[in-house]
Amino acid sequence: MIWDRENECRPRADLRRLQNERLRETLARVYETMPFYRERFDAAGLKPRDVCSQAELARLPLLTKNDLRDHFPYGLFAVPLKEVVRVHASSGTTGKPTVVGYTRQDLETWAEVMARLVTAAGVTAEDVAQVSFGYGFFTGAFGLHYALERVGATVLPVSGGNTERQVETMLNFGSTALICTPSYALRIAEVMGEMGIDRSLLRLRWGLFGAEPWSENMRREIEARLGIFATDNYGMSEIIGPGVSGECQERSGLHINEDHFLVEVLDPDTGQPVPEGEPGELVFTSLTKEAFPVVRYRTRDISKVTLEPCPCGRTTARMARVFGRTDDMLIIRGVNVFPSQIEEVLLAVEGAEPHYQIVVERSGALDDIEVQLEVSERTFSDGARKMFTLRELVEHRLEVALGIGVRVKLMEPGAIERSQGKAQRVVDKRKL
Ligand code: DLL
Repeated sequence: MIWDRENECRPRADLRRLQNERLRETLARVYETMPFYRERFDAAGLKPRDVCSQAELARLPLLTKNDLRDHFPYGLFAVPLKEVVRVHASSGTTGKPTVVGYTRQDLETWAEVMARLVTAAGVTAEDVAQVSFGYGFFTGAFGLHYALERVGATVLPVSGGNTERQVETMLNFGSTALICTPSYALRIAEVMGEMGIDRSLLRLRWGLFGAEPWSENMRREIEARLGIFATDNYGMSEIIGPGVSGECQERSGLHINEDHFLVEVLDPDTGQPVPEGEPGELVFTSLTKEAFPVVRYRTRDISKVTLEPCPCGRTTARMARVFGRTDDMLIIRGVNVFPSQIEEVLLAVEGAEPHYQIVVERSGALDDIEVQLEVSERTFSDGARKMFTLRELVEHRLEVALGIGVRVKLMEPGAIERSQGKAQRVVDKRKL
């Protein structure tokens, strides 16, 4: 099913024209109303009318999270606060959170773009959708909530946490779609096991997961444990929240809502565009947002984008699942490693559990990592010899996949902390 055929299946030449038109409008508006952007245009010797397409857009500087923090809380709102009907904020593990606002029209846009993705993932008015993201400043729950209502699904606003209650709700209310982070889905499956509830008792069919990086092997694991069809969806508070892109049933990339968000893929070091299909950092410009427009926002997320047509019929560009964030990238003896690459290896190992953490330390001038991986009850009780063989195997596979030797520590079942939202995969002891 396609929610909005006109906008999701538009011929690419028409889409380009629409994007350029909206880009011009956005730039003219930020120039007129926001001193921050006007200064940037002036410094680049540009007027909004000089920017007629993406090529000229590249002459404007990139917008960073620090720029947003410097204007905390409302400094980059483009409309008076009385026109803002909702505020969200991203947690901001370091320093101030970033604050974003929505006009009534922005909320309308958000529900609409997210409704496309919810539909692409398989959810319809027949479904009972359990939203297990935390309701609050985080955009995940509200973003999915209004879109699910819009497609007519029956929404259960359970919010995050209290995992036993999540399982009871699935059981008692007949949830057919689960909405949360992939790591929390796994935790829910685990607690279901502890409660002695078999998945055949559930009506669950769909899993709509996002908000953190995950691997294809993680998808298989969750699908097997919960008996569902799982899709990935992506977004971030600064751009709108969830709703930027999501997978269709083909699951070969996440369709970007390009009529609202213009994407560039840049080399994170040089800021230059990479060729189509090559990995780079995603940079977005909002094309329709009123309260919080962003021009060339650096996401720090690494992915690649293809314009190849998708068999589903949508013509929008597709991005590969996000490999990770540039700030999560580990440089181990000169080799770039993303936690998701490590995850891909760990989750393919028999006898290991899908719970792990990567501890980064500094030994001398070099960074050193230790991968801590939980083993199954069975492996654990099989004794030292079995554990030794398993450790050797995991170390070997990691070396083959990453091209560097990595120390592995096997942990007893339950030793790694579980997440109810975004999992913390990397423990960086260098900063402690
Ligand atoms: O996580 C928005 C969201 C909520 C997306 C629910 C999908 C579902 P923030 O809290 O601002 O917003 O965090 C944004 O999370 O820059 C990525 O690094 C990461 N992220 C989000 N979705 C994915 C995904 C929400 N599907 C940051 N895969 C982004 C990988 C993701 N990383």
